[in-house]
Order: sequence, then C-alpha cells, then structure tokens
Amino acid sequence: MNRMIVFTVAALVAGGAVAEEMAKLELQLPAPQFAGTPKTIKTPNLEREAVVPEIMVPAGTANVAAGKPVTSSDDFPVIGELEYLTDSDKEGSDGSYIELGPELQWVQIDLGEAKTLYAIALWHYHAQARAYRDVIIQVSDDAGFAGNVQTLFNNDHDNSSGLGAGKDKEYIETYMGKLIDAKGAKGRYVRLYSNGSTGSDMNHYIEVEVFGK
Ligand SMILES: [Ca+2]
Ligand SMILES: [Ca+2]
Repeated sequence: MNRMIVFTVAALVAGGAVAEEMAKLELQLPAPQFAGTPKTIKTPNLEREAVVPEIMVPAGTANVAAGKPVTSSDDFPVIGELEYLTDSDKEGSDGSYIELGPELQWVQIDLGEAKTLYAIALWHYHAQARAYRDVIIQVSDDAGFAGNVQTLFNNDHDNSSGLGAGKDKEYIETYMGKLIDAKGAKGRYVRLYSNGSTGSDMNHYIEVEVFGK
C-alpha cells in the first residue's frame, strides 16, 4: 500500500503536475556599439572572461520593472531622466543613458508590491568599454533599505563603499549587459549602487530589468 502511494506521487512530478514549468531566460539585447576586443582596462578585481549565467525561470516570469517608478541618491541627473532606467530602451547611443553625479550613487526601482525575483539584467553604458566600480545590487521590503536587505551582487572587493566587501568580479560593459541570478529573493524595492568607472568618476545607467512574478 505504501509503495503504491510513493509511485503515484513520483508520476505526478514527472508529468509536471507538481513541478513548476521552467524555461531558460533569454534577454532581448540592444545593438552592439563597438566590435572587437576593447582596449586594455586596468582595474583590480576584473573578471578574466565574461560569463553569462544560464538562469531557469518559472512560466509567467516577466520584467516586473518595466515602466516602474525610479528614485535615486541623485534626483537631478546631469544627463537624461531617471525614467530612462525602466523605459525598455537599452540602446547605447546618446539620449538613452542617464548620467548621475560622481562617487557612490544609487538608483532604486519600486516594483509596486513584493515579488519573487529570478534575475536582474542591467546596462550601465555600452558605447565604450569600461568597468563600473562597487556595483552592489540589493532587494528589500523597505524603501529606505534599513532592514531585511538581501544582497544579490557585490563587486566592492575592498569595501571602499562601506556596505561590506563583496566576492563578485568587476566586468567590462558591453551591449550584452550583466545578467545576475536573483535566486528567488523576495522584495518590493531593488537598489543598485555604483561608484564611478574606469572611464570617469560619474555613474551611468541605460536600463535595469527585473525578472520576477
Ligand atoms: Ca532605458
Ligand atoms: Ca571598491
């Protein structure tokens, strides 16, 4: 009798009635802005080779950041508008990016309600090869990030931004952006930090996508 019950449950899982249907996340990429190997960029903690993770997401997962409101540590960008962050335009040309002030700055997306997050994709700037410093991505239920903060990515290896040292690598910006596994983290707010780049002290964003449901 017991053996029969076990067999029935296993069959249901195999048939997909219990297990959730999963699919590989495919990003929609903008047009490349430069070709070939970028000039040598000297910065500590740079990854040797870009690796795009394969992230499996459940059916019904979508970019829940599209069109959502954006706030920032710099309310008045030098170039562009904060809305550019979630307007679905990922092109690298002038008119598509935001320039925020120098040193440590953040942008924050309000998803409107708590979501389960599977991946984050971001494009800082891809008209020129450069690596942004102290890229830190966090999720919280609290708009002020005072509590229940989960860190999804942190390449501030020397803790120069004071949010804690991270183990992730710096990476060179291209049209492919950066895809990060959010591993089912839950929260309403997504905050992204940066602290200038190998190109300048300023901070830039083109688009951030948050895949969840
Ligand atoms: Ca955009
Ligand atoms: Ca640092």
